[in-house]
Amino acid sequence: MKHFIIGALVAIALAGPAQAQQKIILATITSPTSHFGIGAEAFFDKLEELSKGKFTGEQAPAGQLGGERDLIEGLQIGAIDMAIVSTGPLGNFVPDVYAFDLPFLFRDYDHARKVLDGEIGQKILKKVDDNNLVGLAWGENGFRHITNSTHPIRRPGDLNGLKLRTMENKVHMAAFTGMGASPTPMAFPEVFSALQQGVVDGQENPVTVISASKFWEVQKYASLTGHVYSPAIFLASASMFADLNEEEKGWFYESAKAGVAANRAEVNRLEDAGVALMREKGMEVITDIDKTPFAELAEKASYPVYTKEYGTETVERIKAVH
Ligand code: EAX
Repeated sequence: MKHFIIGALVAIALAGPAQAQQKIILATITSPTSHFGIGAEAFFDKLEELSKGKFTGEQAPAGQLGGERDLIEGLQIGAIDMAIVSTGPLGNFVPDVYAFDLPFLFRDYDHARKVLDGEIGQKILKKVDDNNLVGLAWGENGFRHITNSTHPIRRPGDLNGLKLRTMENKVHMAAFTGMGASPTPMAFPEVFSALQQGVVDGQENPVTVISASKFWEVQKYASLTGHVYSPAIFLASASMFADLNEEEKGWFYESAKAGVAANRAEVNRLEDAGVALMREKGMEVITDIDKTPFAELAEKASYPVYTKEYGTETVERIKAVH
């Protein structure tokens, strides 16, 4: 990767004979130039600067090392150094995270970022650390929208019987069952071929992922439902992190902040540019959607899945953030 080659030359020049250089492998399931890839590169730049070349980085993008659940498990056993993943499967490891996956909970990006960067988000980020993982920072995937290959979706009735791929997330699956679809949980690397072969009719993802994955090649319709805000997270393996001294750990946290800033800036850019690209590539993008009927069905079906186990306090506190 661009980053590794330049980094290595700079690192050798600056590090001198004593300092051994360490290359951090960071895995994602999206392309190296996606909103996650851009976040990874910004992370590497900052880490290399702070460490004066001691640490460099290289991406393992596009699901090379598996789906997001595989990446999380790989981090837990120390097989992978770092990953940037959505919170989709993370709730299976850190149930508190399910609160962030509730449909129509976050009003907009400003609300979501305030919650994740504030006391509620930081408290849950610390809970990630109890699972052989290190949560460095909350990043961002984006507000999720529905794509499909059969017909425009404007109201919940249009979802009836639609085979829709979802993440491996019980809250999302309950929400889509409630809205009338037939949810099929599936790891992301399998999604493009499943759409191509008609195993599923549709899927749901932010504009960032739809455009990075070129879903217009296998999906005709996109409906900007914005039904779920999808956070992402910069994760490190606990075993790799344990080998760092306190100063080095600080570099990783500082670099993750720089990575998140670049990742969120790309999400902002694609909110408009991505929709234009989807239309340019031939997708029919439906924007005049009344979200209320979707929200009523999704909330009725999915909120009890969360609140019966974890209560309503966190949900009410998230809603109260302004
Ligand atoms: O993290 O699995 C998904 O739909 C995720 O949004 C995607 O992998 C980006």
